[in-house]
Amino acid sequence: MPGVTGAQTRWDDFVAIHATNNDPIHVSPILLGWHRQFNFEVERALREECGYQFGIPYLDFTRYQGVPPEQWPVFDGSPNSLSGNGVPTQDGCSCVTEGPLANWVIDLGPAGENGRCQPNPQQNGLGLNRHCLERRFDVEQLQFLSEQVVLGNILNNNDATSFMSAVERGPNFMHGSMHVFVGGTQDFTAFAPAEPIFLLLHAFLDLVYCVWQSLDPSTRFNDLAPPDVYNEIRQELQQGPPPQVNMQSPLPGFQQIRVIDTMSTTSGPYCYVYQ
Ligand SMILES: [Cu+2]
Repeated sequence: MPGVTGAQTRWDDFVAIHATNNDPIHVSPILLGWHRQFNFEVERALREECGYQFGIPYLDFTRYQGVPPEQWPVFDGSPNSLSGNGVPTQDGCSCVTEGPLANWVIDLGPAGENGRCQPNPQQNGLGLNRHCLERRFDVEQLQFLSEQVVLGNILNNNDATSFMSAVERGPNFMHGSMHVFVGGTQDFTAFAPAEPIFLLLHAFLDLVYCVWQSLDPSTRFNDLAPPDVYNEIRQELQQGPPPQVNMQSPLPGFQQIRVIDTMSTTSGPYCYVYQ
């Protein structure tokens, strides 16, 4: 990707498109639509360029309540898993050292002086910084991803303003809880797509969004939280004002796609449903 000196691979291009658009796509009305488009593009590349014949799976957090994550099929370290937890070391890293992703190398990130085990030579995280995949499971977060909480978010939020706010702010905010639960590479938003679990987390969020929309499609395919809803939480996070986007705005990083194109999984560029 032009301007991203550390990007080495096709995969890195996807990491870079997320990192370079970090501000407008998080704590923003377009969080859900943008990540829907992102997963779609990665899946298309996997299918068209790599011969992958499936969809991107979602990690159903509601299914494994009370079961230690190391026993979940996705994290049990077996050949069909995505490896498990990281192993803490004295230098403050928590690298994944076993299973299929044991040798996964991350080129980009992290951004800023955030106490990570291996800081990037560039403040913005876009320089080459080959380092391990880190995870640090925080099982406390799983209480915010229980069936009861997830169903509550679907059933108790009757417009986009309240649903999208519930996704991105506390106390039961699904988006943050998923990332903080996995921890490590997932803990730092801008470069979180550097490991594959990112896709499974966002597929789950997309599934939840899809179900919520399906309960009132004529309204919810056309409903977006107004940007100013995010003023307060952005101030708390010491971020600038939210992007002033509407349905006709181009999607950052995907200029040929408009926000309205991302509203339904069965129209615009998409044609998929969840099972
Ligand atoms: Cu993101």
